[in-house]
Amino acid sequence: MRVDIVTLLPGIFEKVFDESVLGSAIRNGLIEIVLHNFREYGDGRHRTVDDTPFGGGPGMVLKTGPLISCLRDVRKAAAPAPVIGLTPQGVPFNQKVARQLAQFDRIILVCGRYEGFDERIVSEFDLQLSIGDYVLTGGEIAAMTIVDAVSRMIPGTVGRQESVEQDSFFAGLLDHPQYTRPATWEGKKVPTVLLEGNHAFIDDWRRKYSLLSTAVNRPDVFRVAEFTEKDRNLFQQLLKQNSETRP
Ligand code: 6GU
Repeated sequence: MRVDIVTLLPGIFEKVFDESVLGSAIRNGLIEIVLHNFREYGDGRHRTVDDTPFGGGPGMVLKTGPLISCLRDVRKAAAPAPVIGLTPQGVPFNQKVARQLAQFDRIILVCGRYEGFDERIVSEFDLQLSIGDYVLTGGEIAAMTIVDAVSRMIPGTVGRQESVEQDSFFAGLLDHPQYTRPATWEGKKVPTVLLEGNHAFIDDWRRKYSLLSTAVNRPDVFRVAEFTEKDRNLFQQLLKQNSETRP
């Protein structure tokens, strides 16, 4: 998969894309990242890419001319690809969107800065994505997030694809708690079932606390999850445990 990133800050991607799992996927040719600085298309001696908003108000707006000239050259540089604008106004990015984007041979990500894009740029996007309900100073960290999550969905990038298929959101539940040595730390003990080596009990314990964690932390995810008969029994046990220990 080829990912083109249109940005004013190409330098901040280097460390993220050179190291770890993403770095080896790039070196193995599974992913190709091409960075484009649209400052090079800016107006005049200062390569201006932004201007004050019509109608007044704070901040600066990205001008149509330079960014669109850059985008036209980027489009022409390789096979047709969806152009995705990164803005807080976008469609929420999630595991399902990551899986869908991983089906493309090429995507183009456009990072904004300042108060946003001139609306005539926005109408050139095929899709807008947001990574959450908060405002970032630019789209670059969102682009890194999206490239990381999408690349994990491409076979061969992470060790075993089965592990991806058992991911938290793929399977519909959050992960269970984990512990490592020491078994007692400052008086806090690891649940004994995890120390006793009965794997059927351990699997039940883990499933139970996956259910609990999802119900408590993400009721929105819990509501749409699919449960087995066993899950229902484990959850009943939890509720019973809780009512017995309540003062
Ligand atoms: Cl994609 N961009 C910016 N600037 N802020 C965001 C975002 C994107 N997603 C959430 N907040």
